[in-house]
Amino acid sequence: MKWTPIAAIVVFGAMNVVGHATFQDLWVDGVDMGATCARLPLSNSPITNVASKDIACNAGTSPVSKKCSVAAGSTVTIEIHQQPGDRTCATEAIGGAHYGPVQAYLSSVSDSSAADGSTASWFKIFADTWAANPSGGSGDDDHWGTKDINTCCGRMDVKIPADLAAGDYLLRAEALALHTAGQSQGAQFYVTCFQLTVTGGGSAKPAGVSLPGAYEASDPGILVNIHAKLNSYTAPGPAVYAGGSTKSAGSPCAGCENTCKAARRRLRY
Ligand SMILES: [Cu+2]
Repeated sequence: MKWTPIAAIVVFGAMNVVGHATFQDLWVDGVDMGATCARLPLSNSPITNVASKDIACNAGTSPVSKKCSVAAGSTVTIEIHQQPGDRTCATEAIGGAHYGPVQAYLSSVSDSSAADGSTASWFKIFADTWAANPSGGSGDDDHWGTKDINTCCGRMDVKIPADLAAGDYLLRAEALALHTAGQSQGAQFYVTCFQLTVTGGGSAKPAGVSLPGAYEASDPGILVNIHAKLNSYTAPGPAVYAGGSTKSAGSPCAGCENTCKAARRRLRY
């Protein structure tokens, strides 16, 4: 079943629904920064209105004081879990058959501890989207970014382009759950913005898109029935910037092979 925000308020009060999730933590070149530079979402409820300003950095979030310093060309790891502070691999990072792509964007801002993101120009630096299951079946049986992030204990590596101009950036991590996306506004976006200062690098200032603006409720990557067989899938938003990175859905975890053993459950919410 699909939880509406109203139902979640009535039933749970604190609005932390099982299965739903928030990107909470960031690693920089393998060093755990925890949530220090994260604009933590107020709940793990998804954003479902792509025309809302909440699609940028989640609902009701505020800047925090700390920025994470990241050298251009290095790797950060975004980390998502269902509940605040629960970083174990014992539970799925995002649960309840919430299948879909995982993507990340950057936007150049004058001060990442102040910018609200509303005028930001977002360029995509990472995508792990979809691949057909060679054994066949429906979209539920296929490979997805969110399956990969579950397999990898909630963590996914994202390369910071080496040619970026130094300065402050907002990093926007996005997981998109498509299990109820056969109806308009059924797709569930789980997003968190992290505050970065990028050092070194070059002079590139990649062109971006606006959020809200770049996504339409009718986009084929947003309005889609994944319970049928899929012959292709195109994630929403622009192409990944040339200096960014991709992970092919279903490929092994990078860097956390010894710890990435999430529980496998197949429930729907
Ligand atoms: Cu859900």
